[in-house]
Amino acid sequence: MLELHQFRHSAFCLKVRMALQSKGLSFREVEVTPGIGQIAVFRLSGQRQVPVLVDGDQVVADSSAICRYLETLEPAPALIPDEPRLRAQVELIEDWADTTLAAAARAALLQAAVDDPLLRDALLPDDVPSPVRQVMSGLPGGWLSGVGDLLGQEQRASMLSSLCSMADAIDAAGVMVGDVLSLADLSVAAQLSLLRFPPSAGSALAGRGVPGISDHPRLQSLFQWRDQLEARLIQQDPAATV
Ligand SMILES: N[C@@H](CCC(=O)N[C@@H](CS)C(=O)NCC(=O)O)C(=O)O
Repeated sequence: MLELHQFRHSAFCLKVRMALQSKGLSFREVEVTPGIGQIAVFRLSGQRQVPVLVDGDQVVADSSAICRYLETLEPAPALIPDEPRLRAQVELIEDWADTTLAAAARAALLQAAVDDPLLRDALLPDDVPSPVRQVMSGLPGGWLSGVGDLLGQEQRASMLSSLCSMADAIDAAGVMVGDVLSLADLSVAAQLSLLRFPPSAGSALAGRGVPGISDHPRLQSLFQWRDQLEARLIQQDPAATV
């Protein structure tokens, strides 16, 4: 069985879970403890970041590389179109979501977590013992540490403007590129989870997020689209129907 080594609340891990679900592939989730657990990730994959996919003796790190591996493992339904123009659009949106949007969303969430200890506590992995939890939730960062600067005004305005364009695109077509679901949709939907947590994040986090973004009127249809997409994929998940 495929194994996904992950942090539950990582957007890159969510992107891979959505890709696995959309292809109907069964997988086992292996929750990595930030810090100490990453030693095992390093031993396994030669680098310390999650997600890492293990398929027998194949070990693949990096959400984009994993999604391409899955595309070969289970070609249908295709998440990367064959047609060159659509393919280029999907790859550009995936790259934008994984870099520019990811950096801005993480910085925005870090800012929100610094301002809100309850949010910080809810972000810690479930197996963190409560005394450690109290200390960790008193510190800024946690698993978000190392993200760099908090969100600047310009970066926030630029993210907001891109997200409004995305919301308009989704309102018009239901998907980002062409007329079927692609890796562009999964990459954007996954990063949106840092701005407003999806139902799969659990009751402590679902619906919570970055003030001013998660409740922004122009973005409500985008977050609804993301929640519906996730609900559809979870229904298709073979593990979820057991
Ligand atoms: N480009 C990588 C980024 C993965 C990434 O940033 N992973 C974060 C979790 S969201 C991580 O493992 N952070 C821990 C660290 O950097 O030590 C991908 O697409 O998978």
